[in-house]
Amino acid sequence: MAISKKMLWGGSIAAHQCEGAYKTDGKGLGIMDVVTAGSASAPRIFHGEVEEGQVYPSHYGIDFYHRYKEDIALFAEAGFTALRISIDWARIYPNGDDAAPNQAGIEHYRDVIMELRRRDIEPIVTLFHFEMPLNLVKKYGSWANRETIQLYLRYCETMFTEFKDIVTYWSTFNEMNHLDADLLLSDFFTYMNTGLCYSKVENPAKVMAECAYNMTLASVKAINCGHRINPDFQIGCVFGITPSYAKTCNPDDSILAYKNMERDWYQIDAMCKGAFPEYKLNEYRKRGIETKISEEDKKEYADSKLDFIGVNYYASSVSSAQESDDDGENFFGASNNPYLRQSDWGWTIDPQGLRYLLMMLDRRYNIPMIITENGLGAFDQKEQDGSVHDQYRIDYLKNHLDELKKSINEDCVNCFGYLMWGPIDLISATTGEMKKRYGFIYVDQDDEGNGTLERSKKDSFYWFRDYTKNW
Ligand code: BGP
Repeated sequence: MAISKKMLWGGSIAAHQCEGAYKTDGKGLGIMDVVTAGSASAPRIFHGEVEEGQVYPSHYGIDFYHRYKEDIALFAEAGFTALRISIDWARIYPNGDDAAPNQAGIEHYRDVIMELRRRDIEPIVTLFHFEMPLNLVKKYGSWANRETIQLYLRYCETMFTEFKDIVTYWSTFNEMNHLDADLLLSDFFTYMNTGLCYSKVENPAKVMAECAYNMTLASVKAINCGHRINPDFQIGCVFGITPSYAKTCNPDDSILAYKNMERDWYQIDAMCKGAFPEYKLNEYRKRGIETKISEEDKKEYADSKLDFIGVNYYASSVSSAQESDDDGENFFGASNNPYLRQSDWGWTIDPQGLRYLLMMLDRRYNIPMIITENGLGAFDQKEQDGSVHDQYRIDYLKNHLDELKKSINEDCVNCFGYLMWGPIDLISATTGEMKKRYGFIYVDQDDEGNGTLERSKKDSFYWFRDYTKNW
């Protein structure tokens, strides 16, 4: 089956942020099940295990595990033709290395997928969205160990085989590009992908480079494995990219901006260009990190065919080679852009940045793309009658979609869909808060997990339905 010719419209959610039911039906503990709630000013804390008296938002999510039918009905009403979900690896292989998969976990996801199909919503399935069995970190040392690649492949093979006839679109990973030898934004960025904190491992640059390399190889092998099981599968990988502008016309700023972006390309290069890029291997070598690539692995890279790039876009950033910068730093550790506003959580709002990024990706890779995440985390006020007047969210989405339209119509970019992040309010990944809301659908729950969980439609719900109908 070829990539959809009709634009897909919908949203993206992730298991650990919405399902809850963290022990139900045989699920094992995942790395996000031991991360506490935090806030914009108080970082989330990673415990190696579940500690008494702490709040762990993944344990309750928004109870999507039990309410998925009601929620999918609302997505259909909002005009969705696609929904990106993730499968929690620890529901399928609770310890990651179990002898056989957990049948109850498989059946749960089959039910969710069939419910989407019944509503004419195309399922787009992410196989790893920061959901990894905790046992793989403790027993194997996570992605730094190549055995983890084999265990991931076995999990992927189980999913590809089980859902061969009901899923077409897959993504091997979500945002593994946040992992790199020198990308020290915060421990959280390395933890989400590996269960390991940058500041707490010995020789972090080496460990993170190995993890990033092994995940890249795992993705390539999973793409090849999936295509063998069903050649009609469309298998992509999702990257979270923050394009960077040079602060001034000082060439130092341009070189820094290029370097800051390059770390987002190398894994895509490895999946589309037939080999793991030599420039990255050289960078590793300069750090004293030797990467062993067997003949068999070389063949995997040579055979790899990434069917699409999933683009998560929230913000742009600015690169400044100057040591001190009067404009201050934003959430991503880069300088602020004085021409642009920021969200309440300090994320720069830049609709044109989406067009800039899509053009770069299209010219560099020339393969189909889909916007897999985009949206505004904001405080919402629910009125007495249940309504939420979220004009700020409508403005954000409309401005981005207007730029997307220009990308497609004027820049001839090949983009086959738009999935906004968090169509229903869910737990924030970076802060663990509930009050950082993205949804078209309001969920009655606070940061401690108290509330009725009742769902109600915001103004943006109706706006999205009408806007996409008239696109
Ligand atoms: C992306 C993640 C999502 C999601 C989103 C918004 O990077 O893939 O899981 O959470 O960011 O971030 P947050 O929830 O922290 O606002």
